Amino acid sequence: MKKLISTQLVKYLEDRNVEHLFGLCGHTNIAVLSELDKSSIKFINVRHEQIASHAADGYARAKKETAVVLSHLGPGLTNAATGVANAALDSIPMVVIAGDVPSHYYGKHPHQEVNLHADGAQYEIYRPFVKRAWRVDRPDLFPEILQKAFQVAESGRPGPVLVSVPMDIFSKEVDTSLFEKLQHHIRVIEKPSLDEETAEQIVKTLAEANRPVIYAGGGVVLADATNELREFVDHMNIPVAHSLMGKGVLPDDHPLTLGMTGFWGTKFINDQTKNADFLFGLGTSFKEADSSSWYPGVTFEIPKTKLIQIDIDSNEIGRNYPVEIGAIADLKRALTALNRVAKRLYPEGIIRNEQLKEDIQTYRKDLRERISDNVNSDAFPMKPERILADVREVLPRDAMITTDVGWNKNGVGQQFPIYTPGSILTPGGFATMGFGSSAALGAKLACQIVLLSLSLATVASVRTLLFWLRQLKRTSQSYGSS
Ligand SMILES: Cc1ncc(C[n+]2csc(CCOP(=O)(O)OP(=O)(O)O)c2C)c(N)n1
Repeated sequence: MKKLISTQLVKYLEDRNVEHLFGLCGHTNIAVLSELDKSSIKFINVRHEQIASHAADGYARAKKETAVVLSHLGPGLTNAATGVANAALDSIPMVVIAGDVPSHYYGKHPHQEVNLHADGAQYEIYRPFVKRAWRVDRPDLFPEILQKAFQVAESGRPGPVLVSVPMDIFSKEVDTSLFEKLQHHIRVIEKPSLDEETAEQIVKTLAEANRPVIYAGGGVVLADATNELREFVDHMNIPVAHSLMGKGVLPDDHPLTLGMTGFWGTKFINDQTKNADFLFGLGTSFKEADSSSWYPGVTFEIPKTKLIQIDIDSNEIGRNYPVEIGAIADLKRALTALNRVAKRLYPEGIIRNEQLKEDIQTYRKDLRERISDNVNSDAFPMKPERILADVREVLPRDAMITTDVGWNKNGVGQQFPIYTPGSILTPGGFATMGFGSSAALGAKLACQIVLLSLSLATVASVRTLLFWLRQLKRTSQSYGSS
């Protein structure tokens, strides 16, 4: 039996439990939109495709699932590019499906085509930042390409992919068996763990080290490994510094959280990483800002400090600093293995760093005092420190925060406590202004779904109502006369 590609595409997405598509209409994707009209999948229509790709990015981060963007050709696809590149540099899984010029018009330079160097070449624009860009040249190839698109976006180090589809192909019929065949293929591929021997080597090295520091990046959050990290930290008693993307990897009020390093970090934190004898880098790229432009002796003093590094992407191991022990692994699995080994080798845990815990408390108090003039200032325009402090005070511990770019991002990294792992979404790699508000739209959609599906709506709303009533009362007391 034959059916339209557009019909079967929407069914495929439904079967993958895709609930939202982000995008904007155009004549090249109208066949898909027409099918979506009959589907439970909601099309989140925006006014500019950059909003679609940022919202999809926020959605993927908050929901921990691959987001799907549906774009028009040419200007639609180039408008979306900034958000897709932003997602790429932060390793966010995303499938971008774009309409393209009709394949029977190749060579004629049809309406809105990118064709200065080749016909139907819009997918080439995305090549530098997607994991893979396909142009679908035959209808029967589409099902397999679609499946590969999700697989590539989600496996290894996640990231966006592009499937560029000449509009006539959406309206071609192919045999349903081509899509049915895909149902037999797995949806999730097992990820690499850490072998026992390497895990032992790492645990022993860290147990015997004098000043070990864990340096956690966004990879730990992406791998959903924050609980495993916390278990490891508590058992081994090792302090944790983090990159901007690693913000919130361990709650900011945990006794061993140091904070963010780099030129937006603070001297206390940079001194801890600089003076470590062993640094354990987890899911981090040692980016320029986090590493103070790699100037020796500012944030890091490697190779005097020995580096142990685990990442899912082999490209990251030793990129900027030489590595003493390196391993390619999924962080959740690696930390599970490390916890198992640590509990076997040191069942009582490692007792140390009591003085450091006191120093961390003193540092936090000093920092609050240092910024207190601005936090308490009534100046207009408001001092950024006051905005951050007031917002933190009224938000619940698990509130989802998105930042844009500028001091707001760096200030949040430095002095806005995050208590729930994964609740801070920030554009780390591309540092794209425009991310914050659009990503918040996507995150809101993602979180609503989580609330409803857990049936916590009633409990949550009563708690939230009480919370806000208390806040309202406090706010009207303190600002009542101003
Ligand atoms: C798309 C884009 N354009 C330009 C920049 C460069 N840039 C970085 S921060 C900044 C200013 C941000 O100011 P504002 O939005 O007021 O934030 P604040 O620093 O006050 O928090 C600019 C222009 C950027 N990061 N992204």
